[in-house]
Amino acid sequence: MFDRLDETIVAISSPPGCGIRGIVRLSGPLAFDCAASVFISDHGIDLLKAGGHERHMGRVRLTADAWLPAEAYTFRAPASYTRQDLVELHVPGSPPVLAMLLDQLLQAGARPAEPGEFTARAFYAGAIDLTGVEAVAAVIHAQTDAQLRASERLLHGALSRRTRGLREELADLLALIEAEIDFVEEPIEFVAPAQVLETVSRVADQLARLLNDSESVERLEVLPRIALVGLPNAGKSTLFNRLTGMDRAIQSSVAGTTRDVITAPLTLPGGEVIVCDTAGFIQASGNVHSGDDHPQLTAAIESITARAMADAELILVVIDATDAPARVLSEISDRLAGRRYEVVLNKTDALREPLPVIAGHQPVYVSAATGAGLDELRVRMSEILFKHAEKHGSELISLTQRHRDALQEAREALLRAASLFESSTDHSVPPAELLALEIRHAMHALSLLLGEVTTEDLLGRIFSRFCIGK
Ligand SMILES: Nc1nc2c(ncn2[C@@H]2O[C@H](COP(=O)(O)OP(=O)(O)OP(=O)(O)O)[C@@H](O)[C@H]2O)c(=O)[nH]1
Ligand SMILES: [Mg+2]
Repeated sequence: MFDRLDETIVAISSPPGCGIRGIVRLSGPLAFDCAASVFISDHGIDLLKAGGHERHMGRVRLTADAWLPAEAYTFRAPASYTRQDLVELHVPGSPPVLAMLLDQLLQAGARPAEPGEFTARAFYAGAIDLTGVEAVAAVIHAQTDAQLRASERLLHGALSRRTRGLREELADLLALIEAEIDFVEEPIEFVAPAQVLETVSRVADQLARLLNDSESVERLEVLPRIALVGLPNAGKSTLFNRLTGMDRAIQSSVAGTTRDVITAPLTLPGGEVIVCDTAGFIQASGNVHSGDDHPQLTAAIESITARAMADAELILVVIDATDAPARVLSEISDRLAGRRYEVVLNKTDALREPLPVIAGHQPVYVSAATGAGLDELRVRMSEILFKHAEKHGSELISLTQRHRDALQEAREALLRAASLFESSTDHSVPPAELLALEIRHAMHALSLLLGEVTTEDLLGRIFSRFCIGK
């Protein structure tokens, strides 16, 4: 699919839409010729003679008489991302400008790049392995800090480093076992059976650990949600804005200001979450809205709150500390039945009497207005949601299903190899051929993972996650 390496490819590689800077990227034998056909240096430098890792200021020609300021970044093979001659033209990021420039370059002899084709060239040239390719895709698709960090660890080779080391150990072992097979008649022992069992079991354990220490990309894409609920005017929106550092939610002294669910990401000590501000419980008895003129609207808003609560892993019940909090909690407790929630007593800055206590609860005392108590609230949320987070912390690597399947397949082959020792009833050494078969199977799974053995189908699936220009 990406085998036409002698063709020069071109694509817009900046994000779609308007931006300060737009980038058009060329790779291949004619990259410099194509770029030189549209680019004029301000300093009279011939782009065809430019070296690698240079930046040239100048202009690009869009039509016969329309020129725009531009910069050309030049990279000479093999010191480029694709290991080929590569030029990037940086121009003002307007979609029509980029489209016209692309058109000029196509006329000059380049062809449009397919999605992921620049990275495919890097892969074919041996610049990155397959897990690196997938990491580029994961970095492109990362939507949150947590995903980005995990993908970057993948990109920096954490997975290939660990699997490559394990495969080497298996290769060494396999060589010894094969020597046993080849020299079966000789009275030499190349490898002690105990050592075979030890290595096979240890590598299987390490594969299990790798699987445990990883976070699946799919799971990272779903962040835990925290819903803020409570009576009108409790200060939910003020708390939401203060926690997330965003002025997204309208906060006002008019009860019932928030009508819809507003969400924003929040980084806690153990990881990232999505916080949701809601309208809360507007039908609770005794509150100003119980005689609402619009019962249908009230019911609709309440059902939105209920849905936000259903999606949330943790609910923060925000209660005005100055307003009989124990009674308020008992009034709304039926709506919290069966849910994991924490009580947050807000507006402590306005309290004249001592902090109110609620029997059977350990509320977090905060003031959304001054920010008091918010650190404690963050820690409390983190403890509840990320109990296990510190265990792997920064070691997490984001793995795709393909990685997990390959690691699992290798591990199972090794477990089968280990079980050959158990099933040999008379404690005799299991046949070397069978051991070699399973070890080869495990090595093959790891090679597939690293992309040393590839199939067109596999490459197609991986590169289909890319956008054009990457
Ligand atoms: N003194 C004090 N006032 C606060 C605090 N937090 C919020 N308020 C005030 O309480 C009022 C209601 O705040 P909001 O954040 O809009 O409350 P809400 O729970 O989102 O209200 P609705 O969206 O109407 O349900 C506003 O006048 C805020 O300024 C606080 O910690 N201390
Ligand atoms: Mg609000």
